[in-house]
Amino acid sequence: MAILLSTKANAMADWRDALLECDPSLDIRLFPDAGDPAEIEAAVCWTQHDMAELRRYPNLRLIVSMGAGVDHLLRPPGPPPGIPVARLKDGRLTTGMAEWVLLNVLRFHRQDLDYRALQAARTWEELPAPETAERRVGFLGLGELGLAAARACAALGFPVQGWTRRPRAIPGIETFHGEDGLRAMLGRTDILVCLLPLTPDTRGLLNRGTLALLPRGAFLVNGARGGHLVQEDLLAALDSGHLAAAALDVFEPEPLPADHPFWAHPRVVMTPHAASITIPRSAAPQVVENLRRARAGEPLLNLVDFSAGY
Ligand code: NDP
Ligand code: OXD
Repeated sequence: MAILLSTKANAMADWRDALLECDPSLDIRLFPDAGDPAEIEAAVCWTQHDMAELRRYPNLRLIVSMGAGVDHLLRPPGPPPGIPVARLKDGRLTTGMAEWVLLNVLRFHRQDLDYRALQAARTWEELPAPETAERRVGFLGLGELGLAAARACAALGFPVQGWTRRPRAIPGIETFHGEDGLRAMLGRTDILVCLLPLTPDTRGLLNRGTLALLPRGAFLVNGARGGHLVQEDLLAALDSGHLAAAALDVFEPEPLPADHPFWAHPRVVMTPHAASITIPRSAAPQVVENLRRARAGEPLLNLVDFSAGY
């Protein structure tokens, strides 16, 4: 039986090698060269793979996302009925996101955009010193990635709060849930970090109404998915001065078209969906372990809850 790998052309060989390092006996097929469809028992996929295609494999028993997000696997038509889907939970992915969030929280907290503008104008000017204990950082999502990034911010002395789907109690982090909780948290957030999964409930959550609830001069950091943000609403909030700046790693569509106003906006800092990149060698052991479990009929790791959408 074989594993089907489907990802960007430049990542295929790394994934294959990483899986073979864990178990040299694996039979790995690189999409589209799947061979006999009846031999495919697991599919390890990234965003470009069409879920309708996976219906070709009658003996498929496991689908694995090559990242933390699974929106690409759940969007219509979704995975073949009855086949479990697992996501990655990987220390390197988690640390990478915490670093990217810290980079941007500190960039905004320490007025880096303003200092860069002053430098460009060859102006020697000291801005008022920021107070860490007064810069409130709010997280949308306190899951694997959000919680690690929130803890990293708390460790630096920022007051940290977070919004989740279910009520959560987390030492050192003020938590909120539900619509009222969202409103309450946004009203007292100076830097808003989005690390939600993209689901029908969270699509478009960063919109004119929610951005307006942030205090004037707040910052947005979106490392989750482009679909969380209504892009024109962010532009309006930046151009009116309601929001001070935004750091964006994710867009809809990706790549962002070259004529999009974000590229040249002086208050937008962009990265090309690179906040945290899966490292196959780090992630492969859990894929191989999940395959072993699937074969043995044992409970699988990091399963997606289809009803919650993540
Ligand atoms: P998790 O599934 O571990 O956590 C999701 C968090 O979001 C949980 O706290 C969950 O609440 C909360 N949540 C989900 N739905 C809602 C809702 N409707 N209302 C309020 N809270 C909600 O995800 P990860 O932390 O691992 O990853 C988050 C996302 O980050 C991924 O889905 C992916 O899209 C993105 N990502 C981006 C990367 C990049 O490079 N830009 C890299 C990796 C991931 P609860 O705790 O109650 O379950
Ligand atoms: C992920 C990503 O979901 O890289 O892991 O976006």
